[in-house]
Amino acid sequence: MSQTPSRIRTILPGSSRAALGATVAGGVLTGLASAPERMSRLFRSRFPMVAVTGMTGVGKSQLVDRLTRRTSDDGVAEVGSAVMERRTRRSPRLQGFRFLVVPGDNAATRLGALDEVFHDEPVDGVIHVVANGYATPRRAAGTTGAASATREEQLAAELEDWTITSHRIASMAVRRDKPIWLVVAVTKTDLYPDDVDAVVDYYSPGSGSPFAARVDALRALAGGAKLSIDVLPVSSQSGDRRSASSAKGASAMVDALAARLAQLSGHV
Ligand SMILES: Nc1nc2c(ncn2[C@@H]2O[C@H](COP(=O)(O)OP(=O)(O)O)[C@@H](O)[C@H]2O)c(=O)[nH]1
Ligand SMILES: [Mg+2]
Repeated sequence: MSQTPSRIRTILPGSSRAALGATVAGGVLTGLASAPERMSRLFRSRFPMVAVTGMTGVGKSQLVDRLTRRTSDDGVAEVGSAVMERRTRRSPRLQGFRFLVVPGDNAATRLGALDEVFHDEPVDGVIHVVANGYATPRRAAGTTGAASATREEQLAAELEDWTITSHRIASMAVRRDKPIWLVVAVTKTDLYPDDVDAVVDYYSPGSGSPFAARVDALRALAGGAKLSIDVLPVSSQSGDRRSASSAKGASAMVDALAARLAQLSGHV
């Protein structure tokens, strides 16, 4: 796990970092001119907005909990993620983020949420969460008994979800001048520790997998100069079932993801 950062795949458009950095610097000057009590609110509203997408049960809420260190005060966690969850990562100075977790399962609310983050109030970046077919199946409302789905079915569902989401990202990108970034967060790596490299490859541009084909199509549509794409392994599971060193590995991966988000947003 110690060589985690070397697994990070980055395809940089070159100019995006500088452009986003300039936006954040503008925020500092505006903020300093305001009354102190308004400053933190203003700073927060200028935190980069990040959409968190991915199918239900893939681990979006838990990953954002880790990224925000569970200090959120303005988000309401909804079981089954039927509504958009809003969380804020607060950090010194301007280095925070606002995360909008798009519901993965309810068709009507999901479409509205996708409109909101990719059209009405377009985000600065996207974390698309995938889990190598290990999304936790959820029962349909009103049914009883354990839900079940094979890994193959879950991988197919991830692909279908990514097809929809990648189209939305592409149409946002072509409408805007501003560069945007995408991080594919490959989570639940604690469930397949020996396959992480191969799995990251599966989700990476140019690898020839069905998922990668859609990533390549997105890059072609959006234009390489406008969209940077990273693929990062991560795990939100720091708990009981695993050893202390694995918990440390999970934290290191979440930290690496947070560090990359900060870079992409011009925080560093
Ligand atoms: N093993 C493992 N389980 C995870 C991980 N992240 C989330 N989960 C579990 O997967 C399930 C779905 O997670 P959740 O965050 O609610 O998914 P969401 O529907 O995408 O918001 C929950 O039972 C989590 O405990 C992870 O990194 N590893
Ligand atoms: Mg959720």
